[in-house]
Amino acid sequence: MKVVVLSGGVGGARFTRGLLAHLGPGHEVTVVANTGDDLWLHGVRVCPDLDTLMYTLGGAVHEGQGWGRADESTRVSTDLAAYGLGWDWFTLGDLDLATCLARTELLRGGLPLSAATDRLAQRWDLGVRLLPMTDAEVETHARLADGTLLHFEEWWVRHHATLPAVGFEQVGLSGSVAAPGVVEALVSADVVVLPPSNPVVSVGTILAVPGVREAITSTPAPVVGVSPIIGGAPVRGMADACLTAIGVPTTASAVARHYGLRRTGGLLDAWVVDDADAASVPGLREHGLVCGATDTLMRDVASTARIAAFALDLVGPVPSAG
Ligand code: FO1
Repeated sequence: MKVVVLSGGVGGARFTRGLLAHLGPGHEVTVVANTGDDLWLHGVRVCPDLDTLMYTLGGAVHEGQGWGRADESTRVSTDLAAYGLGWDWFTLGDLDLATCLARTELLRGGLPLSAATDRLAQRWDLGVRLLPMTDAEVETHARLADGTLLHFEEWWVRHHATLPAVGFEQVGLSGSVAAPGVVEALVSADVVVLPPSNPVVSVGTILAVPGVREAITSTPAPVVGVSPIIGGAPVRGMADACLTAIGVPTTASAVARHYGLRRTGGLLDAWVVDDADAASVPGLREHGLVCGATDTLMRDVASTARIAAFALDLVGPVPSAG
């Protein structure tokens, strides 16, 4: 079975890990990663969501944080701070720095981000094909109430999304195209999954890349999403601040309506909500959405595998292995 997942960082990476545990060998999983969080720091290219996916699926992630490397140290960033360089609110660990140095060396050698990502991924035996959403440098900025733009990472990490934002702007998006393999994977998929990533700045950013949304609305593959909102709140992170910024209520059904239903020009054929939001299922079904409720807390790989199985079951039997 060919599955394509559109993923941000922590939530999407954990979901994909469970999806792989559920599918077992013999399937083809492609992950299209958000690169809008990316930034230049100390002369290296930092790709938070690509690296969270690579570390999580490669078994090297700092499990407690959900991002960054296990057994990390911060000798370099501490010494850089002694030179007054870097930000006290954003720590690039030593092992993480190695990844970013490797990436930067490959980019400087002329490789596009997709090829550099392929090259880095070879070390980790990820079990998926990991694609950036585009090879272009696209960076998400939060548009604050006073009109200024702030890089997403500063808004998110330094200010914990507490500065009221009135929208998000992907700088560099207009000239971008989907990375090689993204559209092809989507149009030839057996299933497309929107995991419980941030629907605005992660999945939303991927969907904003020219050609991606069209590939999803035109693919014959069923599209199933998993709500990142449980009982009116995000499980982690600040997706509520992002939804509020674009005027979408922080509820499981509002996010489904935000993605839209395929039958009315949107993306979704099916939507998974948590048991806490089971009351919203009949209303969503009335709009023609296949909808189901289950325990969607990704406590560990086994529980996440069960959520992935539930989501795939909603869209019915699809071609078996291979
Ligand atoms: N998140 C934090 O909350 N604090 C940090 O200091 C931090 C550093 C960092 C360095 C590299 C990297 O790839 C990610 C890092 N993150 C940090 C996580 C990052 O903000 C998130 O993974 C995503 O950008 C949001 O999903």
